[in-house]
Amino acid sequence: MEYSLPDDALSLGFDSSTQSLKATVLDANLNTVASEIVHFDSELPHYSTKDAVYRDPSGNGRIVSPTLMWVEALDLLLGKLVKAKVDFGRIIAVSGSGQQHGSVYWKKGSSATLASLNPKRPLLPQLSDAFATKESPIWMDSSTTVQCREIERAVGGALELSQITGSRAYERFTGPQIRKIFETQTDVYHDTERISLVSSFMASLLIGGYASIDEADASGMNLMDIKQRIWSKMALEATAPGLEEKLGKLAPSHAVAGLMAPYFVERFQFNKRCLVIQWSGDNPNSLAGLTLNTPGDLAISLGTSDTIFGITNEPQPSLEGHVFSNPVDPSCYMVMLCYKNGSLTREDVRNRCADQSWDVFNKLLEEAPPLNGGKLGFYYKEHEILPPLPVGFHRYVIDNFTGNSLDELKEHEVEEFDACSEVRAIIEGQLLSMRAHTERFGMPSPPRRIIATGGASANNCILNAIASIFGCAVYTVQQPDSASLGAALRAAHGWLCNEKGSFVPISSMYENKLEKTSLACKLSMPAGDASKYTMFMKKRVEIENRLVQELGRH
Ligand code: ADP
Ligand code: XUL
Repeated sequence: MEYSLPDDALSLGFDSSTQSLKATVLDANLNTVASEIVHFDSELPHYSTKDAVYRDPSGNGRIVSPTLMWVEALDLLLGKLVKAKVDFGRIIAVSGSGQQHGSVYWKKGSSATLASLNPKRPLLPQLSDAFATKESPIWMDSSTTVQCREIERAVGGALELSQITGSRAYERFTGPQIRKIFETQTDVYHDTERISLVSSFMASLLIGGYASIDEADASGMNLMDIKQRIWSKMALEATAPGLEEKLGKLAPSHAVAGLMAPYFVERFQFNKRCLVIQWSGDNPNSLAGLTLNTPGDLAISLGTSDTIFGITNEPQPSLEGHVFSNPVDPSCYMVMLCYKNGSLTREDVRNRCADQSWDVFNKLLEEAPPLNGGKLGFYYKEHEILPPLPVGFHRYVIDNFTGNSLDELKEHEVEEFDACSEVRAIIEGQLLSMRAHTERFGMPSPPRRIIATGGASANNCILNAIASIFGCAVYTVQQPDSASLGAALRAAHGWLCNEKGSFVPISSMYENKLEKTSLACKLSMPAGDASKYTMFMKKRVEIENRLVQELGRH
């Protein structure tokens, strides 16, 4: 069944990312009608941030952002939307995306401040004293290794923590960050009435009260029981005392956080019935913005680093990657894997073998046959996360390779490949690794469809290789701001769920729309037989496991 929005309705999505605050406005046909941005460094220079953060000069990995900069940016961005003549009265729902993991510490008494903001004055001076610490730790922080190990030990190990919360402990995750504040800034912890994520913090400003943390972004905290979607008592206890009270209740990502606060109704003429839908993390919002909606949908983002995420019913939490609650359908899960060696490593091969040109790179890629005559390569220009391997290149040739069964075949290591084999080996190698790890992580094989995004998704030859290796159709979306777009789509979806009084699938919003709107896609179909790649992938995994045993460290 198709559900639609009132004809003249607008939905608004924000993206409070590391370096900027963006907004995307969609009409009822899901076309983008306005977008605006505030860059933190250049438009709010008085915070003296670099890349929107403060890095601790002692090199201890502490990285924070000034919380008030995000408050001031919201006023500034709404002012830009006014100038762009967006009719706020037509906006039926607002939602948003926040950089994941970052946290905000509301000082005791701030809930009253939030509920009584004076619409005649900007937000900043009214909230300047609302935080127990003015510096919010963000996802780039890597200063909590000690706390990570303490939390893992307290719950019985890294794998146990992953099975409870969807991820082993990571330095940037919010639980270890909170534990570090509790251990090293005890006064701040005790002076805190409420802890928000960046996402629920921004939603709190809009509703004039503390917004819940949504289940998808809560999955990036090492604190939520991923199966039951409640705070895990064990993880809470391992993190800090009295924490549950400071976190408040969880809410599904499609739920209503509250009505738009009188402050914004009076100051910007929002409709007083405008709903604020739960904000969520940037990766969950990108999943929504890339229109992933059904188990088996997979997105591959080929940027500076490569990120891959998808929807599954049966995730297998392990020591690698992350399982999140799915932001568009709480009955299933979102899985996410991050690779450090992405575009820069592809560029390294292009510069060495293909005259620094993607055209030459593509010619070489097509000169080498699929499966590369049994040549397999591992290219790590940076220390890799997945698998955990140090910098180094490793090249193998499978002996007596015919492309049929590889079970009995052995391989030998070589120093180098010719140019076209090298180009094919990096592309096939990266994609085979993605396929192997997503399958191991519980994604259906083959995927239902893949949406490719990021810089390298402009390359048709790479898209064709994805289609052949995964054995499914690959689409691209030429929409640069998938997080704020996703937030606007989730706003509309949350409004519909509220209107119907129960959850409706987000796909019901898309019928007949995807082809006609800014979500339009271009398609590559698989060529050849993906089952041959299945055997090739198994061989690769065998070699990879051996490399991890010999060279890896956990
Ligand atoms: P970021 O993750 O920093 O946002 P982008 O998604 O913008 O990065 O991707 C930038 C990368 O895209 C560049 O490093 C470049 O290697 C890669 N890229 C651009 N065009 C092509 C192409 N035609 N083929 C392969 N890679 C490309
Ligand atoms: C995800 C992560 C980043 C942040 C900021 O785990 O750390 O992607 O969400 O973009």
